[in-house]
Amino acid sequence: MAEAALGLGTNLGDREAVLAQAVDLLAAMPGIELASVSNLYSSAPWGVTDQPDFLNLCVLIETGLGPLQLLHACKAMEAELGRQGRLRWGPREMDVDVLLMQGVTLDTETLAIPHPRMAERRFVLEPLAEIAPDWALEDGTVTSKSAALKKKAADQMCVLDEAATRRFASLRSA
Ligand code: GSY
Repeated sequence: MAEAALGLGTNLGDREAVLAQAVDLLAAMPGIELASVSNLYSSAPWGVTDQPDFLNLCVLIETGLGPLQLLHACKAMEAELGRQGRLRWGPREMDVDVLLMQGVTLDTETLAIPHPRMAERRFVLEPLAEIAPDWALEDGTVTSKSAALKKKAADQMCVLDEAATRRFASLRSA
C-alpha cells in the first residue's frame, strides 16, 4: 500500500453535497482506503477567472492501486458525479487531481506526479498542509511551501470555510 494525496474541487451545483458524495465514492472504491480529509476552502477560480468560486479540499489515501489505476479511479468518480467534457480551466461539477504518491515521480502525457502546478495553487497547498504537513516537495515541505505561497500570492483568495466544512461533514454517509 502507498500513501497518496488527492485534491478535489467543484464550482457548480450544491458544492458541499458534491464534495461529500465524491469523498464517499472514493472511500468505497476497491483498492482505496481513506486516511484523512482536510477542511473545505473557498477559493477564487484559477485559470479562467470569470466563473463561480470553488470549494476545495484534499484527502490522504492508502492505496494498492498503481498511479494510472488511481487516475482511472478518480476519472470514474468524476464521471459518476456528472462531470462532462468541459473547457480547460472552466467551471466543473468535480475535478480530482492526483497530487502526490509515495515513491512515485512520473511525467507522462497522461499523468504527472507530483502535480506540476500544485506549488502555485493556494487552494491545493493550504488544505494539503492540514493533512500532510511534512510531505517533502522539491524544495521544502508542504507546510513551508504553503506558507511561502500564502505570502507571495496574498491576492489569490483562499479561505478556510467553516460553515461549508460543517455542512459537508453532515452530508457524508455515516
Ligand atoms: O484544477 C482543479 C480545478 N480548478 C480549480 C479549483 O479546484 N479551484 C480553484 N480555485 N480554481 C480552479 N481552477 C480549476 S481548473
